Amino acid sequence: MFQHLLLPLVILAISPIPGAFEDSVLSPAQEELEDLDCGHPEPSDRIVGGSDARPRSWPWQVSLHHGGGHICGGSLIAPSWVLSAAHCFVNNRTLEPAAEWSVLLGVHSQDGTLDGVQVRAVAAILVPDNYSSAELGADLALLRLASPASLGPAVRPVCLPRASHRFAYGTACWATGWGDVQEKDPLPLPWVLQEVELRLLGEAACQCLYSRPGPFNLTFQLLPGMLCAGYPEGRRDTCQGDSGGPLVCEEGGRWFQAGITSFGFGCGRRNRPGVFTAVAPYEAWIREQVMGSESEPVFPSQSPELQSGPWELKDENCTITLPECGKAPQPGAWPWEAQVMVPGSKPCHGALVSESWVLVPASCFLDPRSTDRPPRDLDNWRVLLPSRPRPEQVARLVPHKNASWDDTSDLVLLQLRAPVNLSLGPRPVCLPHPEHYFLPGSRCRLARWGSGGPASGPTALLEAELLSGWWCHCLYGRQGALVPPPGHPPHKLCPAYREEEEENESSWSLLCQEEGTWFLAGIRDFSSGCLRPRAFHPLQTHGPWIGHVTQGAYLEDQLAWDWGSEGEETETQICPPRTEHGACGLRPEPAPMGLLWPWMAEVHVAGDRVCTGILVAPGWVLAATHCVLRPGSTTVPYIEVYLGRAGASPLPQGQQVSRLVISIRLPRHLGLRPPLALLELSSQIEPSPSALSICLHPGGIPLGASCWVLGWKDPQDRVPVAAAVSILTSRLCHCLYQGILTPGTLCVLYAEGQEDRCEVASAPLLLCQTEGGSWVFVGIAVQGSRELFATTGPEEAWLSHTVGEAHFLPPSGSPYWLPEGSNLCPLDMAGASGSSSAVLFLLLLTPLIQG
Ligand code: 4AZ
Repeated sequence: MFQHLLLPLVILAISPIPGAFEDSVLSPAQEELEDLDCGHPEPSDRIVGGSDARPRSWPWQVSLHHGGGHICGGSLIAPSWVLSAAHCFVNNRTLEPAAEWSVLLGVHSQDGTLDGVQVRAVAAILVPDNYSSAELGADLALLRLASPASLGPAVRPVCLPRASHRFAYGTACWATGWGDVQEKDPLPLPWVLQEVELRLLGEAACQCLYSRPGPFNLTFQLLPGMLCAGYPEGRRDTCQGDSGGPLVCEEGGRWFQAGITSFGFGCGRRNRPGVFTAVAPYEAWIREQVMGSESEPVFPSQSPELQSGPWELKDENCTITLPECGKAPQPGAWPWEAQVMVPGSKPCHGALVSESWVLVPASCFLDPRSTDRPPRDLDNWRVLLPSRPRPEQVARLVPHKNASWDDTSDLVLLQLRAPVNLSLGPRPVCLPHPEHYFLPGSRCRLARWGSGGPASGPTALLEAELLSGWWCHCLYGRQGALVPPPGHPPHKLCPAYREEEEENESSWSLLCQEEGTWFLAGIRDFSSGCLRPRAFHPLQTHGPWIGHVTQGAYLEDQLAWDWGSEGEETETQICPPRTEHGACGLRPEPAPMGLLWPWMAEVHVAGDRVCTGILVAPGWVLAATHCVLRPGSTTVPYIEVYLGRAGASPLPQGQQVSRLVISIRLPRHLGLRPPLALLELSSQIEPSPSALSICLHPGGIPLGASCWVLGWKDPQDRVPVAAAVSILTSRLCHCLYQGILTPGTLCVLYAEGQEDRCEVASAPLLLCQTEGGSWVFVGIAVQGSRELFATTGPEEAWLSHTVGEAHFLPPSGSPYWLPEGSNLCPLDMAGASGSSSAVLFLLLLTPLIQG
């Protein structure tokens, strides 16, 4: 065991450190120095998850000031020498000038007059030549004070370990500092020095924890000269501002500095212990720097019996600590479900986020019209938690500072009078860190939130799947808005429900699952109004506030981080135009499960015919009249419409929706049978990446658009195929089909080799994509033709009158079907339809609307 451990340390003592001592041979001068006291706090009295230190309990702790404030910690190792971390002083590979720094010794609280505190200028900062960044090791620095500190009860040096010193894994040591008490949460006034007990972790165990990737696929290679201290379950740790400070361990009544606070991944996170620069391997480097100065640090020898273990087995398996939050016996049985009962008010639903704190919407208690109404008498408030025999009492109410006017911050935290035992029933839900990225397709559920809605409801049924960030952002976002990339908090979260949501005004919170653990991902966004799918405000932006107030909420790392190509894809995406009623014509890329055409509907007529249709609004599909009505028939046949299907390939159920057609609407046509019919659906279809309305464009084809005929290769498998086409000018089209065209009919020319792509009987669709990226519906093939399309043009007024929610993009280009100046056709054109040589000839003569 011992051998295993010793090996890397020996290598490290010889190779990376310039001038390393091969062994510690005491010089006479050194023996004398042993008499200089080190590592002894005054015998009288004596960070993340830490507590206030007592004055004089860590007399070697110093505060390093730059620009008038505390930046880093350090330790006094001799009257004129302070040990700290290199990364405190190196910026962009350059060492900051020593003159800009000052060292404060004997500080307890950094607030107020600093009575009795010694302040020293820094004469020199020394950093190992091989230092480049904290993650690459050698993160230590020596500061030579311009004048020596005067030693006393509040200012004393710590002992330094020799290279041969072994700190046994599992030893309880102490880290101290004035750093943040949680990530991005500074130590509050009066800035009293914090202490925290940390256990030394074995090298293999630490490496194993850091080898597990986190968000952004982060892993980290522990290097020689580093050591880890903390707990697999996190919660106690060093944090920003503690850097450079000491990690000290007591041995035989003296305190030795085992490590220098260097870095870590976040602070207090599970499986992410703090990383320290090990001091012992740098004995030689330290001695070399201080050699010849009038005061030198003390390296007392370690008593031999302490040099033997317990040592970690090199091949020890590390156990990843699982989250302590977000575990539900089954979906819908939420052990964090809290109900706040306030006399005279409806019960308010919220979530337990730690053993003492419940998160609930502020709107349950605060009047939105008054900005700073004090909380009512809390004595009569009660909180019901699952499996608790009695209701809990409430000690404190902390509203979010924007709770009264910003509904994205409609939150209050309620502190319980007594913490609940989390091993006996109630459990907290996990909360996301700000950089959390809920993957598209994440499995989510809704949970009751606030005071609306039924007292007991079908929460377990409301299963939802998270839509891609791009899609959600663009459905609600402005044209040209940049989609937040992964790692940046999204503006909204959109779930697509598996069962369709009931129409009620209840408010919900959104819970999403990662590796079996539930996160409170969002709270209901009422501002989205009638837009669908319902959007949720992401809770991740509130993580720091909740963490700050509760000092113990279960902020949890991302557990699923296989972002695939979706993450990259979102980075550069910009939103296409959005209409009054939400987005239209958006095609998520990459398409979910091969669903390239979310507007394309399968129209099943009376069980025998199947043809294409197109969703023009959540409750309306446009189809060819010849498909839905038999000549001479006056009755409405039984028609079913399916969306979210990609041919015969089975898709997850949640992607498919079907509706019955309850009426067929036809525009008035004088004596003629109109080519297009509107099918009214039995209920609206909630937008999702697999079922979304197409855009319409006044005047037909938008300027600069590229156009496609979309149909099925054959009627059996119904796999959609698209063929690129050009649109012939109206004049040319009329000349080719003289006398047989009804108004609004348009001709296409297939790109070479694409002519036979679509099955004619299915009534293929003509779609164009605008330069802005939106897809626009232009027409449906007239019966029996692949080249002629009946457009919406002449029926625009009827369409927008019948379907108020149809999305017309702003006009661009000139209307296609307006008569053109000349009715003259080139000679012999009549009857030339289908003749490709004639068409090509005309192509040369007539400008095309580009396809
Ligand atoms: C820092 O930024 C820092 N949890 C220091 C220590 C740790 C993380 C960050 C360890 O200085």
